[in-house]
Amino acid sequence: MKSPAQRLALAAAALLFSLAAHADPEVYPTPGTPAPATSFVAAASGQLKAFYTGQAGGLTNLLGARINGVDGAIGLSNHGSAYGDSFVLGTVAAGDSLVFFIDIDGSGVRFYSDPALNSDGVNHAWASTYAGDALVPAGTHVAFEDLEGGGDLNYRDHSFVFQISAVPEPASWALLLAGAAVLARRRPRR
Ligand SMILES: [Ca+2]
Repeated sequence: MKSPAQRLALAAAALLFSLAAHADPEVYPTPGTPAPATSFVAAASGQLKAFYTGQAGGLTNLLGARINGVDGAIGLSNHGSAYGDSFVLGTVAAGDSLVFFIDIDGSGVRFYSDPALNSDGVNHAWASTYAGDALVPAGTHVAFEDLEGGGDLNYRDHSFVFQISAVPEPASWALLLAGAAVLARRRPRR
């Protein structure tokens, strides 16, 4: 058994660790000026996942990805998500073209990271490199501007980090399941 003092020390250490473990991605350095547009290509094959990193402007937006020209599922609301929440945007193959978008307030308007797809022709997304923390993996951070015409161009209305993680092959699944079965059998009975 741990003493109350030991418990307190452990709790304090855990709190300090959790504070240090949360590192917000950088914010757009030159608000008011359009950011350079970025085009994205899948660097690997697997599940394309977005991790919410914050920023909630006045509008409620959902996030999605256009993979090889086809818009995928939308989710990860900027008003209903907590830092680190994740959402699967789709499955990709290495070399696929990726364009991220936000779906504005259920209006049917979408602003894409490719300005050529936007009704206002403005670039709505700024990308930067993110080192990762305990809740969000290292990867590319993408921050959106959600106002028609660019508005304040601060790119602080919806942001996330994306990651592509390998989906286990059927053979690996079989191995994993076999391993789990062995462990289950080894478990002593009460
Ligand atoms: Ca804004």
